[in-house]
Amino acid sequence: MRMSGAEALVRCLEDAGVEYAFGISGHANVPVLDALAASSIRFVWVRHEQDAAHMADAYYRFSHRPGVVLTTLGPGMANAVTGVWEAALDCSGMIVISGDVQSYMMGRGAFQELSMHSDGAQYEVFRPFTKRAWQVRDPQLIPYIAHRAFNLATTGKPGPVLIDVPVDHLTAVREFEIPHIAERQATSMRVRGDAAEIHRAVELLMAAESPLIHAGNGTTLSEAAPELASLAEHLAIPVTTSIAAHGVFDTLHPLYGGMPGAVGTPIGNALAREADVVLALGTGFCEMETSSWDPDYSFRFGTDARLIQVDIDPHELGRAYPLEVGIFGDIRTVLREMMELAVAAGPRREWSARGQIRVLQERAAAWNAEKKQAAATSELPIHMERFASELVPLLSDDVIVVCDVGAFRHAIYQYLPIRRPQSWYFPSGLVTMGAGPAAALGAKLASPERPVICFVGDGGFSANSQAVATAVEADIPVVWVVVNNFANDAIRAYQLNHYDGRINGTVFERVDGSAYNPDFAALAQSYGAMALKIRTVEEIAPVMIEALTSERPCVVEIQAAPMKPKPGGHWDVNDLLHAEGEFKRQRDPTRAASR
Ligand SMILES: Cc1ncc(C[n+]2csc(CCOP(=O)(O)OP(=O)(O)O)c2C)c(N)n1
Ligand SMILES: [Mg+2]
Repeated sequence: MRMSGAEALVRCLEDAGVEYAFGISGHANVPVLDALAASSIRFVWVRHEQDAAHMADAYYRFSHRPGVVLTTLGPGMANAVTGVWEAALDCSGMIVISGDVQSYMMGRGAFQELSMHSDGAQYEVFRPFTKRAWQVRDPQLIPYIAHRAFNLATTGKPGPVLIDVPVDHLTAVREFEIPHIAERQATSMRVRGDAAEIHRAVELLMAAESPLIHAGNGTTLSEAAPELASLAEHLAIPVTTSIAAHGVFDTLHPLYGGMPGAVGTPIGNALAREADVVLALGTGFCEMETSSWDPDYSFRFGTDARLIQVDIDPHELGRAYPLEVGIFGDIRTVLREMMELAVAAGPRREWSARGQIRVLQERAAAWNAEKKQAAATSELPIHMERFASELVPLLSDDVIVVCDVGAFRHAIYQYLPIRRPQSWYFPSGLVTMGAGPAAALGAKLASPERPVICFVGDGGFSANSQAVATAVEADIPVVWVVVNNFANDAIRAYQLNHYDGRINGTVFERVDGSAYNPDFAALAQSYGAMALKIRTVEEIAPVMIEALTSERPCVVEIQAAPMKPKPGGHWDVNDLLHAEGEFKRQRDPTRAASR
């Protein structure tokens, strides 16, 4: 059929079942916008390309269907970098489409082109954080690149891909055949693990004294939550998760052990430290999750503990720690086979018969009591522990919690129960402050029937508040809670802890030292959203009920005290900063005294 390159591209997107494309216009993508207007795909324009990528990323996390981002060349692509990079590190399938310079002008100094090292090079900027970056060389190739792009973005470890199309290839009119994308994709990617190794893994787990299952994001991506729960319950094994995988195991389950690592919980770290056999599922064992790989705080592989690692990405196997058993395969499939072997080996184990679980439950009770005590304060500004605990009874089990980066997040993940998989968003790969406001919109579009609440700091909201405009324009009802503490509290804590309280660049104030922030509620109102404020403990419940039942985009600003999170693990950057602070204290003893 005769059509333009842009029309062919959009036909491919439709064929792949795409519902939304997120982005911003530019001269180089106008043909795509026009083709989208005539398609079944809704184009959601945003106010900053970073938002488009965070929306597409979250859309993937909650639907497991790839999000589509449309940018223009140059500044459009550059603005999208942070969001696409975040999606890459958190394994979200994504198709990024960008218009580019006319193919016949590349290298001649065309408008918005990048040709410092090679001609037409801007698509190469995306190389390090995409699974593949294509620059279309001929319009006829568009459909063939499109089906490969979907294949690559959604299989193995999912991630973003880029299709960069010179504008003349978008406008070119040709005879196109649109391949049916479903016919070009594997009918199953459920790779089975090696049977003998799975057998060995189950034997090791059953013989262990203190076994642990540590579930990472790959478990969520594989949609293996039911299989994870069945195996843990049958063998009576506690489960910890990475922060990305939060919720893949019900956080109110008696076998739930929290999170290990620097931003983890004391229980999670104790379980990791004491485990003799760990079944690790789809996790990268990154620095934050492992207390900088320090065996004194978290996992003790190579000395006291043995590791069984399962991953669909061979690159992850053995990357962080030496392996006892390394299984390349799909997590859900491997867990099902493990379960068959475990059931054949014996009946469901009594949880209470296992000392490790009795200890876990004692520790959980103590930890919950400690949290309750921390939340008992009515001090103003409001403590986030109190706020979060007041919120618990107001949230339904199907709520989606979007959590931005900042000190407040400790209160969010420690207090709010997450009871179902795909109910939690945290930008855990790149840890982008300001990802949350737009991610909440992608979450809502992926799951329109579920309530979505986003927690974001005053730093994060200031970085990307324009997502509220998009929510109003596109009628996407989410609630943002802006935690206003007039600071980048998470970073100020390092200055307080290691630099004798010398604060520089981490609090928001005018030159006269008075606290400053925009009036976030007025800002939200000017965007056309509903705006509410919380100043007292008594206001928490009524205001949050009003926000959650409003069915409108709603910003709730809460003035909050700085967090004093109890470190659950260890991060060696603290040692570095502390040593430097100590050196300066010794060199200048008046420094410590002046605090
Ligand atoms: C884009 C980006 N810039 C800087 C950082 C470093 N950073 C991590 S946490 C944080 C503070 C966040 O401040 P805020 O949103 O106000 O939350 P708070 O810590 O005050 O609760 C910063 C600046 C980051 N993660 N991302
Ligand atoms: Mg702050």
